[in-house]
Amino acid sequence: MPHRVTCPLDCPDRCRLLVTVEEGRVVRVAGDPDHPTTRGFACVKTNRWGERQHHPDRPLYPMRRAGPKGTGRFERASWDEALDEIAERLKRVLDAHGGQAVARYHYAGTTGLNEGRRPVAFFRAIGACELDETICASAGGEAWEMAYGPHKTGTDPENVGGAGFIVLWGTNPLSTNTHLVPFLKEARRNGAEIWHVDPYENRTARFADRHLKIRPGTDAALAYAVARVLFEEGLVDWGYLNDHAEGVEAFRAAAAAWTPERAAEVTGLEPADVLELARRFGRARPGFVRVGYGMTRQPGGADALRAVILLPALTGAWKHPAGGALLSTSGGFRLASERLEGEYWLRRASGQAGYFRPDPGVRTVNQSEFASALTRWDPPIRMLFVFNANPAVSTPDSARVRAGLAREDLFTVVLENALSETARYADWLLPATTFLEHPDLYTSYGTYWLHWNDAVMEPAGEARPNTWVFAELARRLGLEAPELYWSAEEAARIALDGADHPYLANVSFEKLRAAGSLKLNLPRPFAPHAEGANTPGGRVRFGPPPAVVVPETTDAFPYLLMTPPAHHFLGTIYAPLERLRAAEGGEPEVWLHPDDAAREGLSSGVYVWLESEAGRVKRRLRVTDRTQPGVLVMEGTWPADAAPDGEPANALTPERLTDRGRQAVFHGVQVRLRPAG
Ligand SMILES: Nc1nc2c(c(=O)[nH]1)N[C@H]1C(S)=C(S)[C@@H](COP(=O)(O)OP(=O)(O)OC[C@H]3O[C@@H](n4cnc5c(=O)[nH]c(N)nc54)[C@H](O)[C@@H]3O)O[C@H]1N2
Ligand SMILES: Nc1nc2c(c(=O)[nH]1)N[C@H]1C(S)=C(S)[C@@H](COP(=O)(O)OP(=O)(O)OC[C@H]3O[C@@H](n4cnc5c(=O)[nH]c(N)nc54)[C@H](O)[C@@H]3O)O[C@H]1N2
Ligand SMILES: [Mo]
Repeated sequence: MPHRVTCPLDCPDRCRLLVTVEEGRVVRVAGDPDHPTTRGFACVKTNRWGERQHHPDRPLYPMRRAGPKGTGRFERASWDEALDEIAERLKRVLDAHGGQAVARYHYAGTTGLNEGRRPVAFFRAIGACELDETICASAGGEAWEMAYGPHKTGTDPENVGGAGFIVLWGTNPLSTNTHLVPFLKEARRNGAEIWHVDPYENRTARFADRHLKIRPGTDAALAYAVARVLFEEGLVDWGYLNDHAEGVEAFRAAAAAWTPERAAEVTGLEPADVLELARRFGRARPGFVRVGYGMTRQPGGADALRAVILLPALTGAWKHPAGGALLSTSGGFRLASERLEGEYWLRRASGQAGYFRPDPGVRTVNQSEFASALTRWDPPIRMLFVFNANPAVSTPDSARVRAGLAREDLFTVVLENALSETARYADWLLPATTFLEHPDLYTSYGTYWLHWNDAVMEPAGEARPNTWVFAELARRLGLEAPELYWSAEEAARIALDGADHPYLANVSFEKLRAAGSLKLNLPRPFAPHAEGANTPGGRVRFGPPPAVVVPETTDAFPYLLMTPPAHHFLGTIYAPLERLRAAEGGEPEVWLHPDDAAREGLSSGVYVWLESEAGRVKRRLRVTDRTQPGVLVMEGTWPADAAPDGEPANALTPERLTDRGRQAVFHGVQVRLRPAG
């Protein structure tokens, strides 16, 4: 009998899987045919989870560094040795330098409440640096909040089959959100056209009825031109705006400057396409926009996204359950998790016995400026814990990140279930369980389903959950706060049974455990912004009018580089699997448009150096009109060892931040190109 479990990886789909285990090995992974959003298929990546689970490089025992940092040479130790030594070191650092010398870096390697979020409480209890989680969704989050208030809730993807016209804007769901596709196809069967707005031709562009190959970072100009047409042609729902919006007049005035012709010049599109997009969206009953975080990874990305997500408010599309916009469903999950993440430690005036040192000037590490936190902070970070993340590859200015991780005066502890690049820099590498080996509670950012997994396998080797490690350290430090020691089940009970939001009414822990997966108790029909927003005044905010900030190139750096996700990878989680690397072409490539290739005298297959203000990488070139003139594309955050020069793509990404949200600008990097002999 296969086990029914939920995939907790960093993806909007949050699939329900059927996992067959025989003699301690995963022999088959499939999508649950009975789950309404998984619909019987798992993605090309997680189908291969068995290979990832049993990968020969997976760390199975606590390991102490036994070679220079970065080389990945370790010697096996016992858990007691590891925990005693780490706790001793931590005490010494806290005594000598205080909590502000200790930092955490973690993200969504697993999205569980226990393994993902609860370790934060430990760090707050010792007064460590805070972490500004900006690596992915903070620009989009701030944009959404400005327009619609806190607690992001968009259109339920399960309703999208009823949309009359769909725009997939700055997102590539055929690779990054594949379980949306059945609903898109349903809408298409019902007569909806699907358009895609994206700077390059990816799988979604081929799936769409029309691909608008927009210049990177120019979406606000397109959105304003669409808005102008909507106003001019009477396609605006004034009833909705009068009752449920504010700031519309200033937005209208800003939009008036954007004729389709002017927008076409900036975006590189045809004026007729701009006009047709506006008319189709304005006349659709209803229009729906799936927006992705992709377009926010630009210098003006937050305001670009904000301009786009205001369009369904202009047309009143929100009044229909199939209309509106979807960035994330995460705000629907109103768990009682403050205590679990130790938020109160930040507000406490005095510490408890143990190592809590309240510090009014708590320093915050911005994930997107991790390189500087490691190499420029004074006083420096002396002790670092990394879990659920691989920042040596995935954060900007990765060469500098690696230089920071190589510092002899930095003591690094990494909790991992793979031998990641970051793990290779650890002073202590602690073997972590996988989602099949630990229980956890999962929310989602692309569906309204809530999940519980029991562990279905014994941990491999001596692997342990993150929460176990931090509880053991807390014990050794003499910390007393009970939440540091709660079991996964106790924590889930508090998060669910202590919540009082109507979406969680009737969702008890017992019920969730029995069902495995439960849909939130959403109002029916669910049209989250049919009557305004979660803003203080209850109105959708059009102001201040979004700014149009277009990424620029210079004579020194004449190209814009984008590095969007690869179809067969998920961040760096699947990078260890040769088969998936092979499916991506075996090594990372850079794509160049034929017009540029002719001018540069370059052809497919040659190697080139790409250089930015941050660094340089060597890549194999492919000439293809899937990109556009002036724009280079490298798909996937490949592991460094797959590249001819051993440098990850983020060696090129500078520590530039977005207009709002302090987020990295991954898809708007200025670069130049030269042949590599
Ligand atoms: N297969 C696979 N799936 C994944 C991931 C993965 O690595 N691989 N990663 C997961 C994670 S962590 C996340 S956050 C999501 C991300 O998924 P998305 O929200 O879809 O965001 P991105 O993939 O960053 O970018 C999506 C698209 O935005 C386009 N884009 C870039 N700049 C612009 C612009 O200025 N304007 C417009 N209109 N488009 C632009 C890119 O070309 C890309 O095709 O996917 C998740 N799913
Ligand atoms: N150039 C460029 N860079 C990017 C992006 C881009 O589009 N372009 N995308 C950005 C985005 S959207 C994101 S979200 C980040 C993702 O970047 P990171 O947050 O660094 O995530 P991953 O690289 O996927 O690494 C997750 C790690 O968690 C580990 N892990 C998984 N499950 C568990 C567990 O249960 N316990 C423990 N201890 N570890 C576990 C995995 O083995 C893996 O090494 O990358 C960002 N970087
Ligand atoms: Mo992400």
